Amino acid sequence: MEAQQAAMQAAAAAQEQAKKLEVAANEEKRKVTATQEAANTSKKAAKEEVKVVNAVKEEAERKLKGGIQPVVTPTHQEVLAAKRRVQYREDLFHFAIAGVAGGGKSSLINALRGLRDEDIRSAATGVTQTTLNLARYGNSNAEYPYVWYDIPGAGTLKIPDWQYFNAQGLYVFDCIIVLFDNRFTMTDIAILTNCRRFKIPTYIVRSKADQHIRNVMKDMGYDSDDDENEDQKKKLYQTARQQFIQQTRQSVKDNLENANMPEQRVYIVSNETMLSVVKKKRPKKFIDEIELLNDLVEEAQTRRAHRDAEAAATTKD
Ligand SMILES: Nc1nc2c(ncn2[C@@H]2O[C@H](COP(=O)(O)OP(=O)(O)OP(=O)(O)O)[C@@H](O)[C@H]2O)c(=O)[nH]1
Ligand SMILES: [Mg+2]
Repeated sequence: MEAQQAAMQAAAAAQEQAKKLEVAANEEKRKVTATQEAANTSKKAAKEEVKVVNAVKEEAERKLKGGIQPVVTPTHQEVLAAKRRVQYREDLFHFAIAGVAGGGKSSLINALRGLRDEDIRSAATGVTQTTLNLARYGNSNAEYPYVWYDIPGAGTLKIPDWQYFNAQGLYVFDCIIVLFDNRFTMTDIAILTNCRRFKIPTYIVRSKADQHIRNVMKDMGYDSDDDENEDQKKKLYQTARQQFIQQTRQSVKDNLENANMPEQRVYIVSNETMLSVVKKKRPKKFIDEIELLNDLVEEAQTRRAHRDAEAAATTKD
């Protein structure tokens, strides 16, 4: 009997011990889970932190690459100095053409002034970088009180894109034409961004349309040595022209969108056609030359009317 009681007591004690062990084990398990959870939480937090750090880094890199300038506003003295440097005159309208070296800036200025590249007084053109310093060209036609500036190739300068604008004193111009030949680049975007800050009207222009269309035709298999019939050649030209125009408009649209810039049209031109239009001849093949010339003239006239109105108001006061 006693032995039986002792056995029962032992069993109860063993059960009690087992329970205790189970509780302890559960407690241990809970601790492990809690530790694991804590570890997961800090891992998540660490990951989150890395994400934030990376985003900040990316944003800084994007800004640097995008040529977004730290806000540096030129002083009144700097503006006056820049105006003196470009021989700014209140009675004239100052157009500047910016863009990469060899893009066709000098050729476009010549055409807009009604001159051929080979004419004396025309801006030097060529395949090497010919415009090392800012050059100023008066309009040969007295009907238009314009001055043209040829800005050296931005891509070849040894300074970051965003410094280009202030270093060149581009903020004094009345209107800036951003000219590109092959690619619409971040340098062009940087110039447009800065123009927006200074409220300078801008025109995006793609040059050498004739050459680009010829290249597209070649890509389509056209060989000028082949004796193809005229009709077929015309058809191919139309297709190439359409493709080139569509691709140019789309790529500018995409690039502006990627840079969070408002939509803006691109004028597609050839210098020979531009010259014909300026000389009031009717070119056979044209894309945006007529519209570009009209819009530039209107830009200058609107500004002139605005200035005259301001001057009249000042006189009255
Ligand atoms: N086919 C064709 N060639 C062009 C056109 N515009 C310019 N070119 C040629 O492209 C080359 C470069 O033109 P420039 O006007 O000197 O270019 P730029 O932008 O002034 O060059 P830099 O002064 O070096 O910055 C020259 O050989 C021009 O004849 C065009 O509309 N069509
Ligand atoms: Mg030039």
